[in-house]
Amino acid sequence: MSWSIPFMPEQASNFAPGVDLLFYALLAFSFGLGLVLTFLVVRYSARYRAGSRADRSGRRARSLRLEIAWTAATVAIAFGLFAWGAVLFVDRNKAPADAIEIAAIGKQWMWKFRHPGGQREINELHVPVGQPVVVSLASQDVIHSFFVPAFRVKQDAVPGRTTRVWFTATKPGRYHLFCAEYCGTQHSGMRGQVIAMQPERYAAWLEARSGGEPLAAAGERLFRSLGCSGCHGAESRIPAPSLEGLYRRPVPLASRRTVIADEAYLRDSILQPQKHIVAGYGAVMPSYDELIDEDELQMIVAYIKSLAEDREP
Ligand code: HEC
Ligand SMILES: [Cu+2]
Repeated sequence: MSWSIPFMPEQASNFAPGVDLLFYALLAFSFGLGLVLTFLVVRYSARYRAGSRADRSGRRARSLRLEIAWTAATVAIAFGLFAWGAVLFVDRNKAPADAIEIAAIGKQWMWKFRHPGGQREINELHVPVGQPVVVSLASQDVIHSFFVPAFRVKQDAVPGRTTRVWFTATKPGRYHLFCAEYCGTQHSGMRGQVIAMQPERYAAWLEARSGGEPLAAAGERLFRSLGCSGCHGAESRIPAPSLEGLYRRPVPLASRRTVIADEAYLRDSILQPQKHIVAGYGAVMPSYDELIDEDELQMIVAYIKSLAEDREP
């Protein structure tokens, strides 16, 4: 585009064309409707202006067919738009299983990223083109929002929760990254760049930055130093469930419910162990809420996930 005003950001992810098409369709629809209404307003103001000789007897003219037709048509349009949006929304929430997992933390006022190999970045995120990437988001303080306009993705990072967003970059380049949720004085300065690179260049970039401890390895170290292994380890005296293969497996609870051990479950198990008690075990696990920060939690969760890696599809 050679316009000087950038009306729309570039389309640089798998989602961009679909989201734009829906956006333009909604815009065209609203514009069309606006035209019809404007036309009617002008026409009736002219026809019924003071002193005109239009018929004002108030005769009732009803047409059942017309009423049914326009009601059905508007319902169909509204549900059509809903279904269209819903399909995009569901896609947006279903990350492919082979996606690269980036751990991200928002804090006043920066974005911190960590690649699976341990490479860390601040306010910059390098990703390969053509490969799905999941960013799992946490916040250390208040709500932030991870927003990459060129990818058409936006996702809140909420304290006390892990949220996820995924995309596949389709075009090499540097793209704006914003925080899209007002988060304090320097909110407007909380921005950065996503750098999409050809896969070979991304691999080289990772290689050059390697040497950092992989996330799961750092988690394993914490698992020992925080005493988790004292209970969950093989030679423990206290009966505690083994965490081997736990991730994504159904867990029967003492409350007789069964839950899937997803990221949110692991997180709750560590910060609020009383929330879900595993069937057959005592509620003896202490809460680690005050003892570890978001960074460390992500490492431990990565470690527990890695214990289930062989089972991954
Ligand atoms: C005092 C012993 C003890 C310590 C220390 C301990 N846990 Fe636990 N943990 C348990 C017991 C017992 C359960 C099962 C009862 C429950 O759900 O609370 C459990 C449950 C869990 C679960 C859910 C397991 C499942 O099968 O669903 C996870 C995950 C977990 N612990 C992680 C950790 C982590 C990580 C640490 C260290 C930061 C830790 N635990 C420290 C005793 C302990
Ligand atoms: Cu922010």
